[in-house]
Amino acid sequence: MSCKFKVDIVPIVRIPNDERIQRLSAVFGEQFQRNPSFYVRVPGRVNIIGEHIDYCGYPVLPMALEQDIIIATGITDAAEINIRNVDSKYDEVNIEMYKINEIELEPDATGKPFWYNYVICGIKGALEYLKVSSNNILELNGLQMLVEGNIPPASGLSSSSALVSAACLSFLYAQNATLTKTEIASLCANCERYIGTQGGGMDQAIAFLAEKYSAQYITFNPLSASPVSLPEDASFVVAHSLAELNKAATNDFNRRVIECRLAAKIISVLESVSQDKKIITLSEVQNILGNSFDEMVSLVYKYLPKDLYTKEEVCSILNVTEPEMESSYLTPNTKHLTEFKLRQRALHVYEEAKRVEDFRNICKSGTMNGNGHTNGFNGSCQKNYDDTKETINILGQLMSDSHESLRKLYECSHSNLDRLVDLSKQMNIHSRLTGAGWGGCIVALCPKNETQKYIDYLIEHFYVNFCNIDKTKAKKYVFATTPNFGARILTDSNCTNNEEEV
Ligand code: ADP
Ligand code: NG1
Repeated sequence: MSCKFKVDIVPIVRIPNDERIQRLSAVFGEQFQRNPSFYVRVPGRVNIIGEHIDYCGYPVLPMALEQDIIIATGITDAAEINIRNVDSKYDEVNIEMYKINEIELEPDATGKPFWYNYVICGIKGALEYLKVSSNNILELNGLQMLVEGNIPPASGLSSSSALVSAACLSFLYAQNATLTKTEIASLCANCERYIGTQGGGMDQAIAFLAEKYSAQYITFNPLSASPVSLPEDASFVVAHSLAELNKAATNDFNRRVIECRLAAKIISVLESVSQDKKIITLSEVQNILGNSFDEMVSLVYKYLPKDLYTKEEVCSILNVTEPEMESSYLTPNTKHLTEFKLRQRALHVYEEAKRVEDFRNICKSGTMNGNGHTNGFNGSCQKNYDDTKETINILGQLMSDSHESLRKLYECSHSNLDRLVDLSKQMNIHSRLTGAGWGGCIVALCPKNETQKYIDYLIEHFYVNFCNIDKTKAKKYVFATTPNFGARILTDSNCTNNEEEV
């Protein structure tokens, strides 16, 4: 395999000699009677603030986790992909290469995607990027892939995107293709939509653009990431609600996506911004009008006064027929819906997008009004304890407001998540659900010196007292985390482009 060096490509580093890789290599040997040619590692993420706004075009503020998906890959001459998982609960599958483009990603009997569909999504995306026709598909290298992951699945920490992204990256690297981080992040955001959900690209963006020690302010159109320094005296704690929801198994997620689309379209039509049937996002409407967030909130109240809109009402406002509405704005799993909540969803989006800007500005200045702390949290100026505590509190309040909005306006919380948030409040800690919701995790902003006390409190009051879980077992559901780096290719060939230790 030849090496290509390009600015901003996914780092290629030496394989670390750690226990996890040794175990993975041993299982790979048992499965395929050889050593892997290389590994890829893609992290999960926790979104600090900016929920359900990426698909409306608004910036978000996530950071990568230590938890990740690793795929050990062997390159072969056979025109076949062999997909395995170290966890035996996940079935193995072999697919001939020429079938991949045509494969229909059917779900299982419960409506949940088969786990390997996420791997196939990634490979489908890679094939599209490589523009491989059926005639030359057999010239590609085959792959033996062994997946191992420790991101809690279906929990809002982006296990699915890490899996899709790791599969896409493995396939492209095995074909000797080189992409920049932003190219592959966009590619993976598109190809994960084959699973059926219309995500906005936050997860794949942070998977590739993450940096150690700072969260990232991610913008879309164009995709970019800029580091955000978080308060040094604060820690982020992630706690699992013990409720899980696979996003693709229900239409809850896509329903929110299309409600935002309809809200944006109605505001744009009534404000005479657009009259065609093209999809427009809530952020595009704001940009065209040149309005502030507060002005957009006023327009939402003006044009979307009702609690509930029927399909007929939406069609009448947009001057389209029902079939036109379905084909232009709805997804296969939302076509049958007859009622939509538009004001509530649009209000959440505009107010949440404003919270992201406020959060970032506070992190930039180090305080709410910037007095004395012009260098942000990485700056050299001395901050006094009360100032930092106050700043953590102001940032935390934005997170609490985000949770309230997700609970009331977006209706994507879960009683266990609300319980965790309420218990946190009893400790004066602000928190919010993170990721898509309907279960999954909360993220809390906690003064560093109170972190252990807070974790112990959640273990006792939520996991032990409420969920009847053994204290030792409970410890794996709640952890403090710091920003980690993004995707890496691990190889012992001479192709490394980065000396950094993994
Ligand atoms: P998330 O919020 O974690 O991205 P999703 O509901 O989008 O959750 O996707 C979760 C699905 O991803 C799981 O049901 C499973 O099919 C797949 N998945 C995640 N991690 C793994 C893993 N380590 N091995 C196999 N499949 C995985
Ligand atoms: P998670 O929590 O990983 O399922 C989903 C979407 C994101 C974003 C968040 C909500 C995908 C792959 N991910 O993330 O794009 O919309 O929900 O903020 O669809």
